[in-house]
Order: sequence, then structure tokens, then C-alpha cells
Amino acid sequence: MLFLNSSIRQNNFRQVLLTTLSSYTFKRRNTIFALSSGQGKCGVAVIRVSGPEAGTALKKLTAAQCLPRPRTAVLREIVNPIDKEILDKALVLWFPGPKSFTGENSCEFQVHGGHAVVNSVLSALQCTGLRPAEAGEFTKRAFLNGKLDLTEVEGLADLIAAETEFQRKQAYLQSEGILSNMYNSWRDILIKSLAHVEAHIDFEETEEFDEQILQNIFADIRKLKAEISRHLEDGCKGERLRNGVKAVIIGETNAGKSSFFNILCKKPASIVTPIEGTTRDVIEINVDINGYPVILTDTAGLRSETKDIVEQEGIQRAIFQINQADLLIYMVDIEKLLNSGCKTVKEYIDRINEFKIKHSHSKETIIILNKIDLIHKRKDRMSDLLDKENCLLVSCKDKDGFSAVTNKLTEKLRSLCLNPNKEHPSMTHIRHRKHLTDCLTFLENFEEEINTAHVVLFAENLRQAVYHLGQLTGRVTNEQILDIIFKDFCIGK
Ligand SMILES: Nc1nc2c(ncn2[C@@H]2O[C@H](COP(=O)(O)OP(=O)(O)OP(=O)(O)O)[C@@H](O)[C@H]2O)c(=O)[nH]1
Ligand SMILES: [Mg+2]
Repeated sequence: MLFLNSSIRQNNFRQVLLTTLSSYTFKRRNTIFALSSGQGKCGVAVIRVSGPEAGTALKKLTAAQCLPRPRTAVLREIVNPIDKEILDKALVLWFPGPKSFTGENSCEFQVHGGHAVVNSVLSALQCTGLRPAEAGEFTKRAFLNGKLDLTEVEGLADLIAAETEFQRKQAYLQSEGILSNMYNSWRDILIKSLAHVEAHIDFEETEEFDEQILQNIFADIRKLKAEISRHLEDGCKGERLRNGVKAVIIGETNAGKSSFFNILCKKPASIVTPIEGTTRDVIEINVDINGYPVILTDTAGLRSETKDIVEQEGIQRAIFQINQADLLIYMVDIEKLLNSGCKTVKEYIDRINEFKIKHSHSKETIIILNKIDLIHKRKDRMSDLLDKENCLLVSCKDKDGFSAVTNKLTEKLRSLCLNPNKEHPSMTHIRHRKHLTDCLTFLENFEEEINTAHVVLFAENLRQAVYHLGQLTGRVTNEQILDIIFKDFCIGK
């Protein structure tokens, strides 16, 4: 029978202890409070309290001898504990730890949402010796008390920040532990393998060791390595969905880029004039297209003949944007196309692409032929010219052809982002990619060592791989990493 080797146990214990000690600072024993609903006038505002004194504070502010039933909303008068003046009548809730969001004793006041009411209750809480919470402190306590791991914390932050339906869906799944479950199952495989290898080291000289066990470990690690590699090769879809797809509108001057941009943004964000070279700066607006987040970008028209140095700078910026883009929207003035004598749209685009835009061929591209209102009589000529798969005909003037544009954009966005699902969760942060890549490197080293039969090196590589997976979920961590993750939360969460 194999037992966890003592050095693994010591290592794990040390990691847990270090994490715990650094977390249980004096600050953490304080009871904290904050307005958890948004700032500003509203119907109901939620004030949250967490820490050992939460129950006492609740009793003082409700002038009550005993606490309400756990997790049951009750209507109470809220008083100033010093002069007993009634501040408001509110719903209050009592959440004894560990069955609370933070894992600590907590309570909630659902007061009327005016500035004066909220401020008076916050001041009353401060009078009882509580201190205002820092940004993300409730969630940090939930993490430190083992209620959430780091990927769940990140999911929660993303859920609060989510602006589109698919961002919400992805963030919700992550906050519910879909990534943690997968990473923890991988970590379990590694820990089991490490335990066996360590046992092999311990018993090798004194006992007969079953070689088959090592062979099974090699097979498990090979399988896990393939699984992690597959997960890493997701084309950054989860990260793109979280951050927004960068869609850059490019093309010649006067093609109608800014007109098109304004229609998709539903506001006149970019200046439109008949003068060539109107747009110079890069203009970005976040838009929601059928649940996908898009960073829509308008750019200066591409032309080489300009002597205007401001426009030249604008063109350089446009080229920079093209290289950053996930999706290019190429605008063409259809009248110019028909007058060009080109046989296909592609030939026309290649001809005007004097800027030899790098990588553009490898990027997802939609070609928009604009100003069809000007060529109605010549429409019959169009069918020979068009690459029907990739060209869309629109008129920004008449707002014609835009439902096809939305459909095409949605189709492209679906392939650029993941449609979040439980079966194949995607990484959403660059941090995940880094730790998984480091983990994989040690698994690759492990495989390379197989032929050398250096069992001590097997163990060291597995230990490092476990360490990097631990960093991913926060089983192994340090204050610096925590500060980076929690600083993005608002106060009261
Ligand atoms: N007839 C017609 N005119 C259009 C259409 N779309 C845009 N225009 C006009 O074309 C001119 C140029 O439009 P913009 O949207 O500023 O073009 P742009 O590509 O952003 O131009 P630059 O910023 O100079 O590169 C303006 O006078 C628009 O009103 C269209 O569908 N039909
Ligand atoms: Mg423009």
C-alpha cells in the first residue's frame, strides 16, 4: 500500500500554512462594512457587514437583545446606537458564519437608497467600531476562508463587469467553479502520481517496487499532458470573449467607414463629411452584437498620395490597428469598384492595398460594398464581380443591407469567441495560460526523463507541475498575486 510521502505532506502543509499565516493579518480580524449596491439615489441600498462583530453591530443598530433567525429577512427600525434616534426602517438579514458569502459572521441592511439614509447608517456602523471595507475585501475574505478559489473569484469579477449575454454566461460558469473543477481534477492526478513516485523513492532500496505502477503513472501523465495542450490550443476564444473582439473598419478614404461605424454604434460617434481624409484618430466604441462584445474601431482612410502630416500619422495608426485586429471590416465604395475595370472585388482590394497590410490575409475579414444607392441601374453587372461568400452590399445612406451585416458579423464572432459551455470551458485570463504553460513544461521535462529512469527528477518535475496548477486556483499563492486580482473589485464586493 502506498501512502503520501512525508515530504509531499510537509510541502503541502507548509504551503497551506504560509498562505494562512500571511492572510491572517491583524487587519483581517476587523469587522468591515460597505455599501454593496451601486452609488447614487435608488429605491433600496444594500449595506453589508462581515467579521466577528457583525452580530453585535446588528443588535446595536436594531436596538435588539437577540439576533433574527439566520438567513431570514425581517423588518426593523434602524437606530443610531449612541442617541437611539431612528434612522430608517429596513429589512435586515443575519448570516452566521461559516454559511455566509465570506464564511464569517455577516449581516445585511436593505435600507432606503437616499444619500442621507445610507450615510447615516454607514456612520452608525463606524460608531460601533467597525471599519469601511477596502475594494474587493468581502470577496478576498471569501477566498481566504476557502469559499471560492481564484478562478471562481475571477469569474465573479467578470460577472460583475459582463456587458453582453455571452460574457455573462462565460463568467457565471466560471464563478460556479467550472474551470476550478477541471483544474482540480488535473491536480488530483498529479498529486496521486507524485505520491506514487515519492513512495517509489522511499521504498526502492528496501522493498520490491511494482514497475507497473510507474508505467501507469507515465500513461496518466501522457494523457494529462495531451488534455492540457488541447486546452491551451483554444485559439484564445475565452480571453477574446472576456476582453471583446477587436473589429477594425478599414478601406479607402470616403468609402463610408465612419458612416458605417456610426450606424453600428447607433450614435454619431465619428465625424462624416464628403472631404477625403476626414477621420484621422482611431475611434473605439464597445458594441454588443447579438450577445458578443465587440470593440468597434474606426480608422483613417488608406491613401498614399496625401502630403498632410496629420493624415499620414492617422494612416500609420490605422495600420497599427489592422495588426491588432481580430476581425477586419473592409469598406469599398461600390461606384469606384465598378469604374475601376477590375474583374473581381479581390483584384480591386489588392490593387488599392498599396500599404501591403501585413497579416491581413490571415485575419477574419468581411468585405462591405457601400453606396449601392448610387448604382441601382448597373446592378446587373454586379453578379459577375461579387464573391458572394464574403461581400455584403449596403447603403449607409438608406441604412439598407444591415440585417445581413449583423448576421455575418454574428457568424464571424461565433467562430472567434467560444459559445460558453460546461463541457469545454475555456481559459479567460492570461494568468491561466501562463500557469498552465509552466505546468506543461514540467510535464514535458518529466516525459523526457522517463528513459533516464531518474526517479528523483520525475518527482521534482511533478512537484513543480503541481505547484503551477496550485497557483492557478490559488492553493499556492502570495499576497502580490492576490492584490492584483482583488484590486479590480469594487468596494462592497
Ligand atoms: N450616396 C451615399 N453616400 C454615402 C454613403 N455612405 C457614406 N456616404 C457619404 O460618403 C461621404 C464619406 O463618408 P464617410 O463615412 O465620412 O467616409 P469615410 O470612409 O469615413 O472617409 P474618411 O474618414 O475620409 O476615410 C460622406 O459624404 C457620406 O455622407 C452611402 O451609402 N451612399
Ligand atoms: Mg471616416
